[in-house]
Amino acid sequence: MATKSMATKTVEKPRTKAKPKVQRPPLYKVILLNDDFTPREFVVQVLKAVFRMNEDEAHRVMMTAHRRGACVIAVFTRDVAETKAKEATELGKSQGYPLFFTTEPEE
Ligand code: TYC
Repeated sequence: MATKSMATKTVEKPRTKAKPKVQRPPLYKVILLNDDFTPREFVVQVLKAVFRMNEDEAHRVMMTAHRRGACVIAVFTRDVAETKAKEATELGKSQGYPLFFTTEPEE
């Protein structure tokens, strides 16, 4: 049986650049809100536990929220942002504090 010779084989190259098939998921900010009751040290502990911050980072974020009313902590996919905000808010609630974390889509 004859096989097709190399000379007659055609290899077509796409004329246009292929579009990437993946898109980055939209990101959501987790925001810490200030309140008058939650102890500063407790806020620092929650930031370290839920957002894996070190003492310095957690202290800086806590003080920014304390002075300015709110502070963006980090951005995550929607699910992760909502879960972390809920977890952190629940930690405060479990100790009777009004500590609150919210989420908002990144522009
Ligand atoms: N304002 C609180 C206090 O003076 C401390 C605090 C800081 C609470 C940041 C919440 O997001 C917060 N005890």
